[in-house]
Amino acid sequence: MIVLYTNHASPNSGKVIAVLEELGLPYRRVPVDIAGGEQHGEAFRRLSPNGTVPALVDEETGATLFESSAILLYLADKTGRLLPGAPAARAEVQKWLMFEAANVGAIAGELYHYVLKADDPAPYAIERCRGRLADFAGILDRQLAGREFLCGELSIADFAHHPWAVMFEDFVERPLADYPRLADWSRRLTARAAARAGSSEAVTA
Ligand SMILES: N[C@@H](CCC(=O)N[C@@H](CS)C(=O)NCC(=O)O)C(=O)O
Repeated sequence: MIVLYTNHASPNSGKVIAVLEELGLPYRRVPVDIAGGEQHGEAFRRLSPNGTVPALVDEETGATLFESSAILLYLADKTGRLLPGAPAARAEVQKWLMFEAANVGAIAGELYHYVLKADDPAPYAIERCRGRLADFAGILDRQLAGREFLCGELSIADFAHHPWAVMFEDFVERPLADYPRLADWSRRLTARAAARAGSSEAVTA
């Protein structure tokens, strides 16, 4: 059985839930109380050294993983789905996956703290993050020209980016419709029950 350590308000966990659902893999959720600081405890840090959800243990193989992108790659490899095998096509998916991990998700995570968690207002940091996220939306919008999904076929890269598109208007305070291809793509993803299962994990973050 796959065990997913998750939190109900975590977009990064939502990506993994969406992919588990899309792949039809059985899994069990273990909630982690991140508001209460459980992620910093010794027991959880053994699974997730950076103290973040999601983390995943595959009891069948012994794989113990943190970082949502690493988890998505593992699930795709385990099933042979949502990630092409040929090197060039595989690298294309990995490229957009890493763009999410290094940029979109990272900046959205920081913005969440500056807007909702900081004791002092930080206008420069907030505007910087919102500007970066708007730039990223433009990049994704251009990538979607002539493509139904980010890399042509549906892949783990789509599921990695989708939670942030769902949250874009609340986070960036601009209409997603400013990026029509991204908005259409987001609707196509949301039409899938698996992506909705993941987003419902995320929308309250
Ligand atoms: N790059 C990481 C980010 C994970 C992350 O920041 N998770 C958040 C919830 S969405 C978390 O666990 N935060 C706990 C904390 O900041 O203490 C990933 O993709 O898994």
